[in-house]
Amino acid sequence: MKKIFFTTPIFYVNDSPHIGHAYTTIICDALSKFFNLDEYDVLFTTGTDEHGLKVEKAAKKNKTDPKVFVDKVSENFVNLTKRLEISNTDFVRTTEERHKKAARKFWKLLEEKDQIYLSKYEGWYSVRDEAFYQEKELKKEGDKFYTLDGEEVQWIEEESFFFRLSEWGDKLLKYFNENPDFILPLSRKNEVVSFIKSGLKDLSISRTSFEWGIKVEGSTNHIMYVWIDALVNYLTSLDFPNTSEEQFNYWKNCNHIIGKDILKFHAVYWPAMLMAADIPLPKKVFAHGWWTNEGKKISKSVGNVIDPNLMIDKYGLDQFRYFLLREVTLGQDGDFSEHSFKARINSDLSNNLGNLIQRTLKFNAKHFANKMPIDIQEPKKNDLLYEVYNLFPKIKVNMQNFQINKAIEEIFILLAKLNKFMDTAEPWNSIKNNREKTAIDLSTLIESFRVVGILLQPFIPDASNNILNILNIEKKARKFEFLNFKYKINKDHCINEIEPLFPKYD
Ligand code: ME8
Repeated sequence: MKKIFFTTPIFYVNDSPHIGHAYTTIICDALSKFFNLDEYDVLFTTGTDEHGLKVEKAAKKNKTDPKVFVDKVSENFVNLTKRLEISNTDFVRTTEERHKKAARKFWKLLEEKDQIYLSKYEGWYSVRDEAFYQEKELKKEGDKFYTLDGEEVQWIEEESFFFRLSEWGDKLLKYFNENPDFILPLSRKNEVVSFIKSGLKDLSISRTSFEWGIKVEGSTNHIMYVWIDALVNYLTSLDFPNTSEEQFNYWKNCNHIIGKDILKFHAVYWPAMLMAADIPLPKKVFAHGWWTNEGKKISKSVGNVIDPNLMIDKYGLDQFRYFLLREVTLGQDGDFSEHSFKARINSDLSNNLGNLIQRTLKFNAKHFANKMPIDIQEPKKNDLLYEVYNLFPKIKVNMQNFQINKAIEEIFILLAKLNKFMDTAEPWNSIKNNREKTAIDLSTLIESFRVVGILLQPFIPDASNNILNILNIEKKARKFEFLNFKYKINKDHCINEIEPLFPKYD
């Protein structure tokens, strides 16, 4: 079986999960489910980033021991993956022993390749971003310095180990040239290229002024910089340093899905460190865009954080997933508002999808005893069913290119055509004098619902499961290989009672 691997960032446990964390996780889940249905062997990891100053400060603020604190908050993230019905195959916590072992080994490899040296760091640091900044990347107001999005940075001076990042600029640029799809979307790749061309400095990779981190072996007072620690999580889940050849096959097809905020870490530091450690690079880094709430940056201090749990309570899981996946092109920013949320789910899910299935199956129940009326004929080029069966290859290309919203759009364009077909066929009229035609039309629609139900599984898993249950399609016949005429619903196949699929919201 072909292997593929998807990763979300591991999230900081300084605070509760919000819509942004849910977004990346849902994207990876949709991709994982899609490739799984397409007979890939899929690994999908997520997790929590539990060390560093930011988390230590949050624990102090809560007057809690850091370990007790991270255990508690990490559980909120685990619970969110459950609530979102995420299909992750692993959940990595950086406080786990297996991870500490992997991070130490990774450090050792860099050391053995003479990529680490001891010196002193003097410069600006943002605790929020857990990131070092050069002065040219900051703005000055009064005697204080801020990141471009307004976070105050602090000056730090301390002994530190450094990674020889400055040696890797040209090699990175060469790699990006030879692998033009390594960083996507292309606009993000261009950002990375100009960042590298502006000159890379060696990277400070240890801290001595606090203790909440993985101890550097052989040193009494250094802990690893939280980003080195965190990036290694992607290897932890492959049992690094004991990764088998088979596990490396996942790695070669590994796709890091991240937000655009952490592109530099994944597209510059991480590949440089992997090259330095002589470990092959993952396949891709895809940076998605940023969600705002009614045009405003989402932040706790503004008080406009969107809690995914509350959204799911109010509107349902599939509705939440659908909106996030459908509303924006992956890679672009999105704005959340309840108005656009309701408009989107009413028009697409309630009307276009739910209502069509409901009225068709109710009519079929009344006039054809809730059974498949006839055996449909193999469709010809211009038939609607021909288009139905040919949707999958198009969607597959979209998904391979991470165009999730486009893939969903294709399905809903088809649903609009099916609605039109129903309206033109007017079964409520034809049943009076042409029962045979009505039977053909209804059977065409019902078979199309089977295909649509199978195709929608990665995006709205609960509703598609419902649709396929109503159509009485066996669980083992729901993979993409069943998306053709050969597996059509046969005459007299019993259909179950239809239940309302999607409520409408005012
Ligand atoms: O950066 N819109 O963790 P983090 C879209 N621990 N996505 C958003 C978002 C928003 N408004 N807010 C957050 C870290 N995200 C590190 C990562 S990985 C080795 C270490 C998502 O908790 C998005 O995926 O700050 C972003 O990259 C991530 O959460 C940042 O999560």
